[in-house]
Amino acid sequence: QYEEFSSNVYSPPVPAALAGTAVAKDESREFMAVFPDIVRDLTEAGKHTDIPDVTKWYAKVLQYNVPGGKKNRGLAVVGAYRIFSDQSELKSQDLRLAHLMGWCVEMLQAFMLVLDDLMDKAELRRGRPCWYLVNDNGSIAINDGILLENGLYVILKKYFHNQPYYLQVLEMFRDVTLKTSMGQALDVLLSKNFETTRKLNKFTMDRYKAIVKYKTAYYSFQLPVSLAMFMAGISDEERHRQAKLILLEMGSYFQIQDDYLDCFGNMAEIGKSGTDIQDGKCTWLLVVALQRANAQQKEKLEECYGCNDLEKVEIVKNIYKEIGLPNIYAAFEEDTYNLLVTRIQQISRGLPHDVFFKILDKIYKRRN
Ligand code: DMA
Ligand code: MG
Ligand code: MG
Ligand code: MG
Repeated sequence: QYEEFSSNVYSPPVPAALAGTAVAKDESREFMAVFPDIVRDLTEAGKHTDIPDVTKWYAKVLQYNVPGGKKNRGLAVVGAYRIFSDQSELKSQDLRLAHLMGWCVEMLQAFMLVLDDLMDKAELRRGRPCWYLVNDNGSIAINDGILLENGLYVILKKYFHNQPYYLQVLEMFRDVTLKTSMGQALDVLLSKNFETTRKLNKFTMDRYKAIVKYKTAYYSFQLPVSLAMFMAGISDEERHRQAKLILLEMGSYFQIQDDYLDCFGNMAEIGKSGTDIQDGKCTWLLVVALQRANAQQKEKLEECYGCNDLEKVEIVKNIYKEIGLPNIYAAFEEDTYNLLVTRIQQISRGLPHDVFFKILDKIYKRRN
């Protein structure tokens, strides 16, 4: 379905070009090798020895929820740090710190996902039942989210408290966590509003852009790269501003992909089952559909969107197909890629473009 949009003026890289290479596999393996240390530091470091039941539980929470994903965000910290710092001077100690920092981002991600799945009434995550559904965990998952979040600050303190950038990193995590939860609030408020009014008029592109910037782009894209910059001693505002600008755009693109895959992706590849239509979410698909739908299609959407009813979900999906969303998405994906390439090439002031290209190529035409 993508062919008719492929342009003949440039040839895009093989989708997710770096994901399967030997180098990427090594990087992933090295990263994974540090995870047991994180679990040990949080559960066996001679702290809270009077409550062994809890530390055992904590280890379970960490193991189930932190390491099972693509680890894009954690690996982005390490990848960016490698590029930002002088390769010839890269000591194994520095690399270890980058790995630990990467796991802190992955713990933030795990915290967000555990609660997101509860709020979204999701069933699957990373090909397994969502944590709140495991052994009837239910609302204890809320507390587990708090355990996951606060663990990252324990790790930060243990390994980074003497670093000159410690305070900047702390503030960055706090700030980005707040922004993400604000994005989640906007996301949920909007679908709640639809639930009560059954009016689609609040699902606009402007609203959509705000949601995805807050709920996804800051923590998934700006955070990992900014952390790597702080670690590499880059702290001037101008370079952070330039990086943030392009990274937030990549983050929006990433969430648009997430929305597309929620509806049209392959469950075996994405490891989760779609919930956006049932949940009445403000997604890219819905917003674009509303821009193009005729009166009859709009009426149908108003009737069938946001219902936990598989027949109605199918009706919504069929309207999406009638409108041609898969082709519109394919064209959008290519245009966005080209635009981002141009924007990266325009970055000046001593920021290596490879950092951004590496991230972009990893997500371009992703299927999971
Ligand atoms: C993603 O929203 C945002 C956060 C903060 C997890 P989402 O509910 O679309 O994510 P997913 O599709 O992974 O459940
Ligand atoms: Mg979700
Ligand atoms: Mg959500
Ligand atoms: Mg989603």
